Amino acid sequence: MANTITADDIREHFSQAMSAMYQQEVPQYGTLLELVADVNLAVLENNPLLHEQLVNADELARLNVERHGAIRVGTEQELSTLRRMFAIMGMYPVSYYDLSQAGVPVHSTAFRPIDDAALCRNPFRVFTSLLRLELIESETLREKARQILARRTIFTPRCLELIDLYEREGEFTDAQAREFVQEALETFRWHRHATVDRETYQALHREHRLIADVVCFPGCHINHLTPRTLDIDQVQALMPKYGIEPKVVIEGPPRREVPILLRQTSFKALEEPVRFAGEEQGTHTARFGEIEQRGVALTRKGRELYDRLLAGAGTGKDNLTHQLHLQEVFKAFPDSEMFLRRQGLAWFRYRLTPAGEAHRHAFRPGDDPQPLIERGWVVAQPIIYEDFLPVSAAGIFQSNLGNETQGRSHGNASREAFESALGCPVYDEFTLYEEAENRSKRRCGLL
Ligand code: OOG
Ligand code: NI
Repeated sequence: MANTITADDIREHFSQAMSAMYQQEVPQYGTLLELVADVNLAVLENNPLLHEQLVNADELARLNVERHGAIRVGTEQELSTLRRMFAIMGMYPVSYYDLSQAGVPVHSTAFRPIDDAALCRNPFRVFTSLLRLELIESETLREKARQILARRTIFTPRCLELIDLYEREGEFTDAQAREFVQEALETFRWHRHATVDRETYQALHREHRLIADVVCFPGCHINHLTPRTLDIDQVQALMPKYGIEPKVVIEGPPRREVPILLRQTSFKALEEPVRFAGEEQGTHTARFGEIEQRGVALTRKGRELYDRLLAGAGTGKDNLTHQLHLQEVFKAFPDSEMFLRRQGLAWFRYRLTPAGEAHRHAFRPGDDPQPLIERGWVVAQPIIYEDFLPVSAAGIFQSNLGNETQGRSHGNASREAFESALGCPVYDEFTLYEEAENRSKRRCGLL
């Protein structure tokens, strides 16, 4: 059929539509986008080498379209329908995150593209959390929440029809894709009308603010949308000048020569007017802003080192103290591409240079790339981390929840329950990065 449209196209349209909607809903998000664009431009101007590296690694083109969002859902049915919806956009569940360790009664995955070309075109990701009702202590409240959730449908009827149609046909026409994007967007829109009365809202809110957020509204409103910056320290420092109040510390690893994994910071959730059933007025705090800086993806060995160093580091009282302390602690983490590669701590994508092409016949599967890199025949580019960090995510959740949850550790990881709700296993992030590295080695004749 001539007028079919790809999953990549649909994801691109959808992420643009989502960004436009969120800019209207939360004007501070528009301000944050401007700030991030200004900082990124300045970084690239001052750093021609980084500019060139990003161009060579096909990273520059996606920088300005790159963002992630986050949503929270209440039922298995909602989660599995989201899986079907995101599959149409070429987004698949990667990794299982247990946030209950940090006192947040959810477990999560991230829907994202998984192949090289799709990631390069538009890596839109949605961090998706499922409320764990079983962690509500009061049985009456748990039952009440369950009943409220059972009554709602967070998808429009037409959206559900279109998902069925796509699964039957295996594709959309242009017009169907456009309609699907509009219908899908409705699920993530903010609703000022709560579905419950004030008393119910408050009872759920007292149990946990997040429970009220998930249970009391007719949809699973997007709660933040996060652009990618090339210099998060600079954005954090400039936020107050733009009238935005950042959270106290930047989450994740410290600033380094070779950035690893993911660093994140956010601004506080807004207090927004809502109307409860019975027309009573009130407020609800859920939606906020966040920015991220992404670095190289780590191997299992690298990740173990990261987790160990971070666990021993604690959290400083202000960002400067925290960052200085982290820099001390992370001296134990090699900070050059060569060491990261040689010690098997991070993933790389190998490419032949023109001189390398000319000598390709001399390469054998299993050859050590290092001497070839030194000769200028092969280049190794860091593979960017596309996923999330549970400790950071918990820090982001908590910066918006006050201190009410601290020290309240619940439950055990329940990956099987999550996957059964989702309707499929989640992809393993390490396998995906390893495959990407191996594909690149094979293209060079090194595997
Ligand atoms: C999700 C918080 C986690 C991230 O970037 O780690 C997150 C939420 O608040 O729903 O978005
Ligand atoms: Ni986020």
